[in-house]
Amino acid sequence: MKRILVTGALGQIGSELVAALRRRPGVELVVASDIKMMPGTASGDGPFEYLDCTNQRQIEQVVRKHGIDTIYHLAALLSAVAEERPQVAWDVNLGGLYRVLEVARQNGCAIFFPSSIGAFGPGTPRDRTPQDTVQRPTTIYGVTKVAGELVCDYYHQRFGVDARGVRFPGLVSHVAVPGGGTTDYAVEIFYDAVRNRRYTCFLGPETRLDMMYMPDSVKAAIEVMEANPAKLEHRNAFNVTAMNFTPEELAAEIRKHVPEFKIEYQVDPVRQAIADSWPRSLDDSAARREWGWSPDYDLVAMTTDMLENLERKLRVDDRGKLD
Ligand code: NAD
Ligand code: AKB
Repeated sequence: MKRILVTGALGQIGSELVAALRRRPGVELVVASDIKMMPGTASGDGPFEYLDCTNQRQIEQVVRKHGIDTIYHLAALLSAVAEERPQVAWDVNLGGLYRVLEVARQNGCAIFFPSSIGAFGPGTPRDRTPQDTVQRPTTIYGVTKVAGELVCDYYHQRFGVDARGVRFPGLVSHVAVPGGGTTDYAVEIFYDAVRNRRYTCFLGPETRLDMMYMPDSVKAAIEVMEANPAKLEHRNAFNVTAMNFTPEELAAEIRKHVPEFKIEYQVDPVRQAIADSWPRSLDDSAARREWGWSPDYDLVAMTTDMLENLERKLRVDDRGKLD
């Protein structure tokens, strides 16, 4: 039976991954951890520890206290926030990963590390970006992701640490709001469509990026960790994707449900430059071949589900002032 620690558990992914792991057969314990404190309302869901991933002793104590054998290491600064504070991003994104890997090495833990489309740069082929290709990102976020992929491979080859991961595209979800990335527009647009029937987008209308709905992201994280290691040629940093759209195309899909919805553009040059340096689409055939990756949600299914869930959530939030 697995005993799992999740770092950065109160973020966009962790808010849904922890609950999914707690329901998973073969999982005995899931300890959520973060440098934010767990809201009182959620404290009954399972164990929570305050844990700063840049503090190796704290990680070690939590791993030993709970007999952890698997770490989902989600704590990080996302691309736009990282660009505002590159020194902190280096410490948290790479320093944190290194410390988690060291604790994993000393305590025999497996580790999941989420890389990103941000691990690619302007020199990478932008359409159907291959699994193995040029990686020369121009953001600090991307630099930490490429280095993170490499150090995970190193810890596997050198020390036998079972370090696995995927390269996520932009993630869309309705449980937690995104943490300061370049693809956040694809979540904000749904909130504003429900609340105001209009959205001002910080990326230009034709900015094409790969995206994924959170239930598929959670599925990818769990399935890559449960995959038969004998079938994995790559093990780490698998390209995964589910759909592909521009802000204009997403707005058109939302308009099928909210006909009066309007989108305007006020381009943020920093986030636009980041998006323009990333792939327009990924080739995820290695993940499909090696561990059977296959997403459940396309743009049509995701849009329907997001709007249904947000209509419900924002009605409750506006009444209960929980938002
Ligand atoms: P998020 O920003 O929503 O959450 C990150 C969490 O980490 C936050 O709750 C934050 O409090 C915590 N954190 C920050 N510094 C910490 C520290 N020093 N110690 C412990 N916790 C700390 O991020 P997310 O969207 O959930 O992303 C999780 C991981 O997945 C990150 O590595 C991110 O790069 C990667 N990823 C996310 C996306 C996406 O679209 N959300 C896409 C690709 C990759
Ligand atoms: C970001 O925009 O920073 C993230 C990512 C794609 O890694 N959503």
